[in-house]
Amino acid sequence: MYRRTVDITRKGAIRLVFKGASHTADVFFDGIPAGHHYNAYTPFALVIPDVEPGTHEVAVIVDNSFGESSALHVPNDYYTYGGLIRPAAIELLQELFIERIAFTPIRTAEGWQGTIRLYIRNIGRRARRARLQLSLADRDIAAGEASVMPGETVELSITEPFPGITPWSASDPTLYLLKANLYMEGQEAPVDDLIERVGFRTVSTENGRIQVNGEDIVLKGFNRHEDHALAGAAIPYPLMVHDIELMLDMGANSVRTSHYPNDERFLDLCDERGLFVWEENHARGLSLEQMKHPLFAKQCEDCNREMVETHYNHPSIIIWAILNECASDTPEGRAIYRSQLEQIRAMDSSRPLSFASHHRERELCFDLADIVSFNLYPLWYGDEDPLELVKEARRWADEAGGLGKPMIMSEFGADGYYGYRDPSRVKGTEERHAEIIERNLEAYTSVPFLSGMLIWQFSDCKVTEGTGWLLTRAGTQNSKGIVDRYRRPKLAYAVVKKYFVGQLRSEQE
Ligand code: ADA
Repeated sequence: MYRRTVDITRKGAIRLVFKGASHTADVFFDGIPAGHHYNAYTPFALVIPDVEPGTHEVAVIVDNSFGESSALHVPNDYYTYGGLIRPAAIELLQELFIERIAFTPIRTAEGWQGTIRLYIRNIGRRARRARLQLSLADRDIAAGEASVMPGETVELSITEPFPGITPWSASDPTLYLLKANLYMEGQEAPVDDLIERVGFRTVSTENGRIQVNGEDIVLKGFNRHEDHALAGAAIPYPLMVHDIELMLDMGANSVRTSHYPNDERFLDLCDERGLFVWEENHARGLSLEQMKHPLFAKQCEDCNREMVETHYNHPSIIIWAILNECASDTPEGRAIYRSQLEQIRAMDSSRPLSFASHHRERELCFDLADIVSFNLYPLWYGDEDPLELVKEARRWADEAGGLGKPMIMSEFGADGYYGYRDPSRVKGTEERHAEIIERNLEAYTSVPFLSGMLIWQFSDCKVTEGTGWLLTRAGTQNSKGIVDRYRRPKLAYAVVKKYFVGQLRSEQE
């Protein structure tokens, strides 16, 4: 239980914002239940009306135990750390406030435009008239007025041209502040404001490739868990910066937030440094039986909504994905994949959708996604040659609904125990690890039909102590990191750098 006292100086509503409570939170205000939230990896907010001036107590009970009410946090190949793993905030509110802003850049033959959707909520007892004033890229924009009934949230939307802006790209990640002021009738000063940071860029999937601002890209990067030997999942900002520095040093241009939505500060850094992000909902390797858990649909739906709504404005996010390695090879699983992809598409049609599959030729859902993605571990879990396998994977995709769609190798890798070096090069040595990574990268950088290769994984991560297959995780960790849990580089580091930086150079030439 976390407790904190807060001094409120005037009567009114407050909003408590939690960016990540792992995994189930019960919030109390002055001892009275104020809200409940499930899932470590998505933010949530609670409004507490009519708070009297004075000293109050905010308390949160955070529970990371597995049990019947948890369909997504289960014993797994990563660790569900307990506690508040991301920041929390408190805001003083008036009757009307800006709940969120969603900015969608549009590229037309005449130049850049942006659609700005504003969500205004009335937490008072009377109908109120709201007026919105915006500024973005040196333009002041009157965004309109609306009446908002008590308890209601109203959406205002405008589309405006933004001539002369500099688009966001990997090589020049230009960002703009979108400032909104909310005015209420009868008051001179704004009753609320919100500043979002946005970028102008588009993502498309044409001719079997992925484009950013109309130009083909190839993702070269890592899968990354939010895990650090010193901090668990509560990674402090300087260590996030360090992770990004290491990825960029190796020549990566992308990161996959396996297997859940990430801390927004990490996404901010990706925006700033021009790293492309594949962000996915929270699920790893759930069987059909696990997907039939009575709470699975609701917990996924909440996670999808919170992920898309809270991370919508990050230009670095270019792919939304769902349900890593779940039962997409069954008809019942397919129905679930379909409905979750539809849910996300309805909230955001500006980004392509994918999911990472390990079902090979048995996959049933490639037709539902915009990008086909394979998790395959040649030379680790099997003896296949990576070049032959990637070509075969392209054939499986083409025959199973993925014809003409871009393809990503979303995972490949091998164990390498930090410091275990041995001329025998047996599995688990850093030498063998480096060799397997090299043979995979050699294959994937040589084929013309891949739009991405994401190494499993950036750093080693702790896993749930368990039985069964989890016992294959020596030291209770997944040791396929290119760096270990302290970010010390293994031999494979130089191999990755050779391929990723090498490819960057040849592209520039
Ligand atoms: C899977 C899974 C990862 C990790 C990996 C491995 O493909 O998506 O979370 O478990 O395999 O190390 O085997």
